[in-house]
Amino acid sequence: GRLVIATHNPGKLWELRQLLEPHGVEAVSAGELGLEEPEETEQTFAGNALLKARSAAMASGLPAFADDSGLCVDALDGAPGVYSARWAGEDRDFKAACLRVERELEARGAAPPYRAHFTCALAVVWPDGHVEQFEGRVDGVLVFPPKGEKGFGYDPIFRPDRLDKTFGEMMSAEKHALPGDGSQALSHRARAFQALAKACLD
Ligand code: ITT
Repeated sequence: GRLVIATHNPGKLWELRQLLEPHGVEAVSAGELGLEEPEETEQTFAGNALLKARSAAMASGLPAFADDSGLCVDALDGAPGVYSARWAGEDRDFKAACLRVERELEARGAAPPYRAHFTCALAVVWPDGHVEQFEGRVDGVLVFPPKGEKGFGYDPIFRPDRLDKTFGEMMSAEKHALPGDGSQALSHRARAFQALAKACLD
């Protein structure tokens, strides 16, 4: 059936479409439908994902799918966390946001390895109000200076554990691969999606 992806972030939209494609789901984005972007007023990823999916489902009358995600840095007490997009400012300058992460680590006198994780909360809301929520996480370290031009957001400063390159140096297929043997995917988004696919798409 048809589904709205309640995001205005092109990087996420692209990745979510890649993940949905094999399941034969026809996905239209909130941007394409001209839906308004609700203000993210919740303090948790799950809360914001639900808020975005609810808003899109109500406005469109279609099942809606939202992703709220971000980078949590241990030495910054979990910041930027739910403020990950906001650290990039109005003009979505993630080079500046990555620099801010580095500056704040310096300001606190933190020493490498800088432990961090990405979290992704997915929410699906059906027009009848039924809700399903899933979460995925990937742990790793931050590297400065940023490396790689691929991906989006904080990808160039995040290196997942047990790999020798950042998300910014990886092809999207590598970041999102869903192993056929049922083992765990790599990225936070792919991991959350694995849980969703198991519950809703099979
Ligand atoms: P929507 O709310 O419209 O979906 P957004 O960019 O505002 O778009 P969030 O509020 O969830 O989305 O912000 C999450 C931010 O965290 C996002 O802007 C990215 O910069 C960062 N982020 C999330 N997943 C990421 C990933 O896989 N790689 C790099 N950065 C990521």
